Amino acid sequence: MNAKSYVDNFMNELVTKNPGEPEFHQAVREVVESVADYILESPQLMKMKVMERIVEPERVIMFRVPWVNDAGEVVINKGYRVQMNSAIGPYKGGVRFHASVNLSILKFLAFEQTFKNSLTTLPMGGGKGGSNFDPKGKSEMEIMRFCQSFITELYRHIGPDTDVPAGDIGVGGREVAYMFGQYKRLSNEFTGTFTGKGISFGGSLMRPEATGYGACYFGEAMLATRGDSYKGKKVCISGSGNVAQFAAKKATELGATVMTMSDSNGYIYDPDGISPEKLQYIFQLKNVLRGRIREYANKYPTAKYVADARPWGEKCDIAMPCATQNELNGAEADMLLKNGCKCVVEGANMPTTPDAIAKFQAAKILYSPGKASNAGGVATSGLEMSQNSMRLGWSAEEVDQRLRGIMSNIHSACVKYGTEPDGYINYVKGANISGFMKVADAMLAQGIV
Ligand code: NDP
Ligand code: 2IT
Repeated sequence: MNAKSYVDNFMNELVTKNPGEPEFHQAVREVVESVADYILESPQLMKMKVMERIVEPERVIMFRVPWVNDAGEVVINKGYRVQMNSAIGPYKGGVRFHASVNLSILKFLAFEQTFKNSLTTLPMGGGKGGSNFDPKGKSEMEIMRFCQSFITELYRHIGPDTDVPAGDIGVGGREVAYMFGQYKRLSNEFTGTFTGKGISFGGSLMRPEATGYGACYFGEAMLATRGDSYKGKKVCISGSGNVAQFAAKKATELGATVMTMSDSNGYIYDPDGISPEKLQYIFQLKNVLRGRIREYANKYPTAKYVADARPWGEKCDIAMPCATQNELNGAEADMLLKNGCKCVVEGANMPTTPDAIAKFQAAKILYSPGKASNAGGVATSGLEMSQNSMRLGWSAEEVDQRLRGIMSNIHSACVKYGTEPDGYINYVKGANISGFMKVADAMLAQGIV
């Protein structure tokens, strides 16, 4: 069997078994394409059906989340936790609160998480959870009551050595704190069951910064392979949440100028660049006032706001998609390439569509998949788990040093397994093969489980 027919057969079966899950199919196809040759060369992997087992979640928990809104009405949301793979450690991954959340999206995220967590070299399996609850416009008390109801069911399925949730879209420090509080109350134990906690109750310094900073450290390593850096570059960032904010901060510190940020309603473009002072305003706007990015253009009138659009038509050297999945398509990839973009660093999970990835790779520009370049967030969650187990807290400098080391090692692994005969580094292949090998090895050793 050649690689193409292996992939075709595998995907046909997967789609038949998991109908109506397009995001999950997309994430699996990318990995299977990368590792097909490796699997075909290993009779053990074939015989023990390791890939067939990896795509089947070990457990999926789906539950009702009933709560009462400020108007006194009963509201019912869906709750999920996908416990994908525990071959190399307890399930680990974020919780997403967004109206679009469904099983396909959480299975794709949990699947990606399994390989990402393996890449960090820390002992963490893969998981992801969430709800179709939309936090936008909800009061503080509504958010708290929702988080409490979500955990009232989920608490029996998680634990410091079982499954350790964290943040993702719509879930930041505030929501993690409410979930942790309810978990602690129900379990009657103070443990490190969540990461992304507040510093006063076991959180790690640098966890809020880690995903965005880590993406920039990874981008620096990519650019260094071509004797280049962030210095003097124009950067287009999408999103204006946790990942986007700290990617913007670090890119600026590294000497780049950030031109754009966005949210689901549109983007802002600042011809003078988003200075540290302006970025401070965005932190305030998004994290405290919980406002919309369009307000930036009211405060700084030289900037433009473009409604219902994404920033990829603007000229830049480096693009950092940091909002959500499939937010950069083939037509937008063409625009970026035409405008001279040389490097795409994913902060979000699966933000680039497969046809856009193919275009970047055909043009031989630097392109890294999220599971490599956004792994700094979960890696620092792993460091938070270590600190909790030791009942110690490291300094920001110490955590940052470890984060830099982990991102550098992930980059080296991508180079090792992804360099093609002509010298082009295929980061997709490198990340997928390297992430897969460790999980597959552990699964083979542990038997048919
Ligand atoms: P936040 O909720 O803090 O921010 C999300 C941002 O993306 C907001 O600006 C939001 O805009 C925008 N966004 C969300 N959904 C959509 C959509 N459907 N279309 C357009 N814009 C959208 O989340 P994070 O910053 O934590 O997460 C961003 C990405 O990074 C996600 O893909 C997440 O999975 C990934 N990630 C996060 C990590 C973390 O540690 N937090 C770690 C690794 C990856 P709006 O306000 O309008 O919703
Ligand atoms: O996608 C991700 O890696 C995250 N949302 C972070 C997960 C975590 O456990 O810190």
